This record gives sequence, structure tokens and C-alpha cells, in this order.
Amino acid sequence: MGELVYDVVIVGGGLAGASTAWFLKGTGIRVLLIDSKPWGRIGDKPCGDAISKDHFDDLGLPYPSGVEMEQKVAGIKLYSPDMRTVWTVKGEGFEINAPAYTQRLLAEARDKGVNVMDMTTASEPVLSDGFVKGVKIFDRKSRREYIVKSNVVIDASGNSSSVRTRLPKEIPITESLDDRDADIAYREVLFSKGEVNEPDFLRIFVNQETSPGGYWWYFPKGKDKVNIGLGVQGGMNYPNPHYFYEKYFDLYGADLARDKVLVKGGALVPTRRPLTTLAWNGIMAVGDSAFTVNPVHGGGKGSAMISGYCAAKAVMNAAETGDFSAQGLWEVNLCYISKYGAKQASLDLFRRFLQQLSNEDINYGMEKGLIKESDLIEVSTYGSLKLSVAEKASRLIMGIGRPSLLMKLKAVAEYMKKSKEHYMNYPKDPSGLAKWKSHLEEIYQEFHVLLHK
Ligand code: FDA
Ligand code: GRG
Ligand code: GRG
Repeated sequence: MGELVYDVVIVGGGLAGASTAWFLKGTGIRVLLIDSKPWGRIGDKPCGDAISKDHFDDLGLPYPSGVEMEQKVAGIKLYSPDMRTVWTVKGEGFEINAPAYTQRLLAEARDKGVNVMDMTTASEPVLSDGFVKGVKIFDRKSRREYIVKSNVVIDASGNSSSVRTRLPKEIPITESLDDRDADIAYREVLFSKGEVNEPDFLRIFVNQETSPGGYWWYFPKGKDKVNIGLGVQGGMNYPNPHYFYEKYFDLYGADLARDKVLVKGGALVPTRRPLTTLAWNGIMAVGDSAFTVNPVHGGGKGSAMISGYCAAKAVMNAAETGDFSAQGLWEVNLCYISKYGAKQASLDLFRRFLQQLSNEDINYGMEKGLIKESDLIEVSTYGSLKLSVAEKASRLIMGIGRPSLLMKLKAVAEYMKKSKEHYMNYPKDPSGLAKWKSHLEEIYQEFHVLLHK
């Protein structure tokens, strides 16, 4: 077995790993990034491929351009189950060619010294004295196995979480995903029969019958191509999303040609709060492996890039102090929580509320403005839900409201706030983690009881 030595090994070259490498390029830190796929397929995974422009602006990442950009997005149209209420949420974004954009970030990192090995798979981390000291890899091109010694291994392996889950269970970064905290999603890319109507608007169709615990989407990729698919909540014994795709396709995709399928496939979307800690001794996790996806809409590309930014920052600090322990890498948690993680945790609660609503509840809530477009924008931007309680109370008095739905909405707003406040008290170092986590679980448990009363 060969031996390689680097400061950092990134396992996985999806948007999480590629952005981590991009932020570490040119720093003098010796970085190796490996991916199981051949170069031309890196970044190619089942996805809706929509990302808001804000993420690029906030992080200083280049906008997708040329073939990397398939459609500029002006906003989202959100349809109620009966399709009678349509909310338009304006916001600039991009419908990207994910392999092209991801490979561009990787190429820019490689040009500035990051070593990239494609067709190379990590098998297991090397652990010694409670520290991850490197990782075993197999290069399919040379058919050689290596041990890569490193100060930090970054698990950017997406849903497989293939490095961190192979560590002993008492290490907190091994946390696993409950089936109900994920959606199983399926999508195809198809040509349209004629020109796509309003190609600069993404369409989201909420409907608990055609996509229980998820939604259908219709995301135009230019004037004649559409990414169409749906998500279904896991762990609920629902049929798989492909079943719903076949059964309800005509409701959403009647204007698309099914004779030629350009791309198809499904995958898991984690829809929960982030990993309790993204770092431990000599190891970090980013992207889907760290559960960084937005729990309500399932978008995870932007937040994967945020986690890459935070991981790179923590590595740079640790390289200065020479401390690659959980303590030395802790900044990744503080950075990620303040930028996205705290909001994600509140939205995890909102998601649980949404998933147990009936179509009637959602039709009613959207039509009567129980939640308004502006509330939804506030929720999706800040992860907080403000309720004009007086307005709701008067509806109750007039007897036209649905008291149980209102009571639940109040609890949702309250617990989302509690969760946010708890995240503001995230421990400053690893010693406070267990206590903080157990209080967080109490908040979630109390909410669960209220929700199912
Ligand atoms: P990703 O899975 O992209 O990358 C992991 C990489 O690691 C892969 O390249 C893999 O080959 C490699 N790898 C794994 N194990 C390895 C090993 N042991 N050794 C070496 N390499 C290994 N998000 C969004 O923002 N907008 C959207 O429209 C959608 N739509 C959407 C639709 C569907 C159907 C799904 C399933 C998901 C979405 N998402 C989304 C979510 C989004 O796709 C997801 O959050 C990000 O792509 C995650 O990026 P990562 O880099 O974390 O993982
Ligand atoms: C029953 C009271 C009641 C309410 C129902 C239907 C519903 C409320 C919520 C739908 C959940 C859902 C799928 C929301 C998607 C939210 C959305 C449009 C997010 C986009 O927000 P950003 O900020 O988008 O990510 P941009 O790209 O504009 O930045
Ligand atoms: C409804 C619980 C639940 C899960 C959804 C259907 C599904 C599961 C996943 C599909 C994923 C998908 C099509 C995501 C696209 C969502 C979207 C509008 C992404 C845009 O996200 P950004 O980048 O996100 O605007 P920010 O971070 O800005 O909110």
C-alpha cells in the first residue's frame, strides 16, 4: 500500500467538496480532493439544479456563465393543492448545469495547487488516539491503494456520509439520519412540446396526495427543456416517488414530451437541522453529509457552498495554530450556524408542521391568508414566523377559522423562536456539546407532543 501526505483530504467533489477546495486554493495548504466518479461526471447527481443568486454574492463565488448557466430565474410560483391560490415569490437565481459549474470550481482549485484524483474512492478513515489521522483510498486508474496521512479529512461524500459514519459511534460527528427526516426525490429532464411558458419562473406544486410530505416541481432549463420531479417523505410507508411520477405526471407535465428522456434519476434529500457538530478531532463534514439542506424546500446546493466556505475558514485558522482537534476546528460550527444552520433548525420544526397538514388545511391556509406570501418570505429568509395574533384571534371569534390549525400555528411560531434562541447559545467549545444537544432534543420533543395532540 502506498502512502501520501497532505494537510487536508476532501472526500467528494460535489458542490460541497468543490467549494471547500475552491476556498482553500492558493493558501499554501496542501489539499487533495478525491471523487469516485470520472472527471466528466463529477457534479452530476439527481437535482432540480436551482440556486439563489444571493449565495454567490454572499460567498464571493463566481456566477455560473456560458454552458454552466441554463436559465436565469426571476422567482418561484407556489401553487396550492387545488391550484386556486398561486403565490409569487420574487428572487433572483440560476438554473445551473451542475456538472459544468462544479467542474469549473474544481478546475480553478486545481490550477492553484489543489490535487484532484478522480475515479478514486475512500474506504475508511484512519483513527489513532481518538484522532482521525487520514484515510484509506483506492485509485481505480492505477489500481493502487494508498493511505493518505492528513491533519484533517473532510467528508463531502453527500448522502453516503461514507467517512464520518465509519467512525466509532461515541464520536458525535457519526450522527445518523432518521428516515422520516428525509425525502426521496425523483426527477427527469425533458423537452417541452412547444415553448415553455414563463421560463424564468420555477413552479412548486404543494399537494399531499400527489407528493405526500414533499412537492412537485417544474423548473425550466431554457425555452425548451424542463427539470420535473417530486419528493415524498421517507419512513412513512408511502409508495416511492417514481410511482407518483407515473401516476400524476399529466397533472404537471402535460406540455412536456416523454418520448425522449434527457436525464433521469432519484436520490435522498435530508430535510433536518444540521449535524450537531460539523467537526471532531481531525475530521469535518460538509454538504449533504452534514445535513445542510433547507428542510422546507429541499434546496441544498447553496448551503453546501456555505458549509464549504466555513470549513475552509476553520482549516485556515487551525493551520495557523496547529490545533486540528475538535476545539481547533470548532469555528466551522459557529460560522455555519450563524450563516444558515440556526435557520435550518427552525425550519426543521416548520417542516414537521407542514408535513402533517391535509390538502384542505393548506388550501384553506393559503386562500384565507392564514400564512401570507410575506410570512413565507420571512420564514424562508430568517427562519422565523411572525404571527399577527390579534388577527388570528378575531378570525377565531368570528368562528370561521380552524381553531386546531391556529393553535398549532401558534405553537410552531413559538418553538421556532425557542430553537433559534437555543442555537444562539451554541457551545463555544466541544465540552458543552452533550448538554446543549440534550436540551435541543427536549425542545423538539415538546414540539412533537404539541403537534400530535
Ligand atoms: P453530492 O452528492 O453532490 O456529492 C458527493 C460526491 O462525493 C459525489 O460526487 C460522489 O461521487 C462522491 N463520493 C461519495 N462517496 C465517496 C467516496 N467514498 N470516495 C470518493 N468520493 C465519494 N438543491 C438545490 O439547491 N436546488 C435544487 O433544485 C435541488 N433539487 C434536488 C432534487 C433532487 C431530486 C435531489 C435528490 C436533491 C435536490 N437538491 C437541490 C439537493 C442538492 O442536490 C444537494 O443538497 C447537493 O447537491 C449536495 O451536494 P454535496 O456536494 O453535499 O453532495
Ligand atoms: C397551511 C398555513 C398553511 C400554510 C401552507 C404551502 C405552504 C404553507 C408552504 C409551502 C412550503 C414550500 C414548498 C415552500 C417553498 C418556499 C420557497 C418559495 C422558498 C424559496 O425561498 P428562497 O428564499 O428563494 O430560497 P429565492 O430563490 O427566491 O432566494
Ligand atoms: C417539502 C419537506 C419537504 C422536502 C422537499 C421535493 C423535495 C423535498 C426536494 C426537491 C428539491 C428541490 C427541487 C429543491 C429546489 C428548491 C429551491 C427553490 C431551491 C432554491 O434554493 P435557494 O438557493 O435556497 O434559493 P436558500 O438557501 O436561498 O433558501
